Amino acid sequence: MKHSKLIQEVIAVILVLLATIGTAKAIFKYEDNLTKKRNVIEVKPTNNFGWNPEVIRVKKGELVKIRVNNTTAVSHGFGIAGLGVEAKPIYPGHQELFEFTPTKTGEFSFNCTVVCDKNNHLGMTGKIIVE
Ligand SMILES: [Cu+2]
Repeated sequence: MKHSKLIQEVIAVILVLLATIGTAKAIFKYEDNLTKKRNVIEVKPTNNFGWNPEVIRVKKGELVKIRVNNTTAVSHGFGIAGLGVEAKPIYPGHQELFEFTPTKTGEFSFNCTVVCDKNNHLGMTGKIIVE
C-alpha cells in the first residue's frame, strides 16, 4: 500500500515537471517567433507609385528580411541591384519576402521592376542605407 502511494507521488511529480518543461518550451518558441516577426521590415508600394517606407536603414553583416506587401490594384516588382537582391514581381494582393545580408555599407536604391504605369514606373524608387 505504502509503495503504490509513493509510485503515485513520483508519477505526479514527473507529470508536473513535464508540463512545466512543455510550457517553458512553448514560451521560448512564442518569443522566438515574435523576434522573427520583429526583424521583418514591411514595405508597401503605394497607390501613387511610391514606396512606404521610402528609406530603409539596415546594418552591414546582419541578415535583412524585407516583406513587400502589394496592397495596390496593379502588379509591381522589387529588386535591389546594388546589393545583389534579385527582383521578383509581386502581384496585387500578394507579398514576397526578400532576405539578404549586406556585405558593404553605402546607399543603394530599390526599384519597382514591373512596368506598372507608363508615366510613374521609372520614378518608383526608394533608398536602402547600409550602415
Ligand atoms: Cu513599376
